[in-house]
Amino acid sequence: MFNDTRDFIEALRSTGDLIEIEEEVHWDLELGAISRLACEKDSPAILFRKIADYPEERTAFSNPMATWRRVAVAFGVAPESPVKEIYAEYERREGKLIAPTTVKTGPCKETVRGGSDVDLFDFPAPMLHDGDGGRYLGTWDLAVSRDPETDWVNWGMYRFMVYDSLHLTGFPRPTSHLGKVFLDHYVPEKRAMPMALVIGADPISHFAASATYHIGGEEAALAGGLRGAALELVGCETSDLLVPAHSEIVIEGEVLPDCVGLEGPYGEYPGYRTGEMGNGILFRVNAVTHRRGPILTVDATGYRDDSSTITALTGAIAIKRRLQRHGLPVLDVNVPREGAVHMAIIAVKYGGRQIAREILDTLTSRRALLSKLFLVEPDVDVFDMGKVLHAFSTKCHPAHGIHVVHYEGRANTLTPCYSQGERAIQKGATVLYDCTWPGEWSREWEVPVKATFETIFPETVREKILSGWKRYGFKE
Ligand SMILES: Cc1cc2nc3c(=O)[nH]c(=O)nc-3n(C[C@H](O)[C@H](O)[C@H](O)COP(=O)(O)O)c2cc1C
Ligand SMILES: [Mn+2]
Repeated sequence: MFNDTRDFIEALRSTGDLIEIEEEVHWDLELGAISRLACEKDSPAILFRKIADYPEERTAFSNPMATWRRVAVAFGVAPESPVKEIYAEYERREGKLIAPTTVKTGPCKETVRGGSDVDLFDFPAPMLHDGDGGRYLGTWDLAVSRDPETDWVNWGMYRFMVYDSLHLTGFPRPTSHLGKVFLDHYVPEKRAMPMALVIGADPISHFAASATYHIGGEEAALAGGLRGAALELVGCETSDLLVPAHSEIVIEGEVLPDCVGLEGPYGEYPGYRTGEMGNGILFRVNAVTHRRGPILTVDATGYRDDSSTITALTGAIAIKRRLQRHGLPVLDVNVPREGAVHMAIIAVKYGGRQIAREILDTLTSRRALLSKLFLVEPDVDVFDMGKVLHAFSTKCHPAHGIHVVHYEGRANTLTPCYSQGERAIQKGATVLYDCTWPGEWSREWEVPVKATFETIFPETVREKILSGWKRYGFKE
């Protein structure tokens, strides 16, 4: 298991999942454009060796887990593992928690700068997309904060933009755990909230920070369990928060309770720039510590970015667990990459109108991140989008098979199809396409018989054909 970003980069190099660019690349749009195209082409991760305006020892590493191969490498399984197996691997490991240990010091303390020595422009934060509100230093990060009442420590991945040499401004959604703790416990008392923004810890720590995980749950223990070994944490210089000791960069400071900073717009994970500059939380930096030659990890946010794999994966398993808890007959869930965490395919043992409505209500009762659900029967592999499209096209009744629920105050405001007016009041809707046969149809004479090789031929015939397949001259 990896202890830091450097081990992970070496592993990617050895599996052929890394490109190193020696040529000088500009932080203003060039780094972003290369990293963006690499996402869209499923290219390897990138190590940028020379960034304009910065010395040789300031490098950047982009798109750490934006392909399933790289997620597999991070998990220590075969790079060519099918998506379904990576999902299953996460499901197997997710329940085991291993609490972190504390160490006295670590590589992240190789350079320590405080007070007037702090300058956020020391790092080659990229202007990632044309029209972004500024340079984003935190794109693949891990924000550490603590609930002052219960001492619960949360890790979350939220974007942070350079506001000036001493401040970052960010956009943790109000429903995120950091947003909630800040609004519930610090803002009312006008207290500044200590926070540490970690960039470039081991890959599984960042994976855990981005995971859909329950309130009160500690992502540090989740990461330990997923890695199969406790993380080593070290104390901050200016607060009592703990951070991964092997991190590349740690930015320590406080989120101010009575100030905001203009943030965004930004080329968002759905693959669009929506909205205008808005009020973000303002993070005042007190100290920065980093390794020698700190590597800045970057997520080229947008279509087929890191969220399209990891957020999709943990989101899918969270949907499955939720439906199971409600006693719904769920078998498998897939949140396909191309759907940008807006759609899910849900396979159920049996469907029908009642089950469809219950699933829709369950998945939209609290927070509604996804707006398109597809319900399929067990004969459809949720990871085979061809089969899903076939079921949708043939089994979903255009009038009776479509269920919609409308809500306000809990819609995902980054959903591109919502109007500005809807976003302002978090108004939205989720549609469920029921691609299952109605429960009341007779299986004997009403449900059409599926006429594929697997389903319409007797076993004896299928076996004979399969054993002769290569002999007939077919290759695969
Ligand atoms: C690359 C990346 C960037 C993200 N940026 C944000 C963000 O700016 N704001 C936000 O609320 N969630 C963002 N997320 C999603 C959160 O990381 C995710 O919802 C996570 O569960 C938050 O942790 P929490 O539940 O402890 O708040 C991002 C995810 C990824 C993979
Ligand atoms: Mn959390």
